[in-house]
Amino acid sequence: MMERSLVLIKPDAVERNLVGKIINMYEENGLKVVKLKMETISRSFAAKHYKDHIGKSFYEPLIEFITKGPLCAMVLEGENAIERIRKINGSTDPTKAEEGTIRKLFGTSIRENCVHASDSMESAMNEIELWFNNN
Ligand code: FUP
Repeated sequence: MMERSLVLIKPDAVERNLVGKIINMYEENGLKVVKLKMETISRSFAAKHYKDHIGKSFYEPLIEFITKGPLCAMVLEGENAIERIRKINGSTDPTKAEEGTIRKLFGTSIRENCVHASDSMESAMNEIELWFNNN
């Protein structure tokens, strides 16, 4: 099925000049960039994006990290895009991610893991609405 997913290239990856390499990995896999922007997000916006993690032990440092500098937000489109992108990204923890994945190649910790991607059709819908249709 044709799907769209919300992808973030997080501040750690932007800081290290990895935007081009990461987008290239998606494009090489046949995914199409259909929306794209750069932004330094506020704490209140970050809280909306990470609402499912409120109250967890890693929440506060996660919000600090995701708001610390510019990130790149995009919508990628393709057949089965949601699952394909999560495969390309790799496991949340870079030390457990498969060889060749973005997080294995570039991630430095479970928090500073370079990328985010929607994990279901429902979260993709909600996240695309939040990031691209709210103003
Ligand atoms: P993922 O879907 O792979 O991005 O992972 P989660 O939704 O489980 O977690 C979202 C973000 O929370 C991760 F990208 C990084 C952060 N996190 C931590 O900092 N520590 C943890 O133990 C788990 C997640």
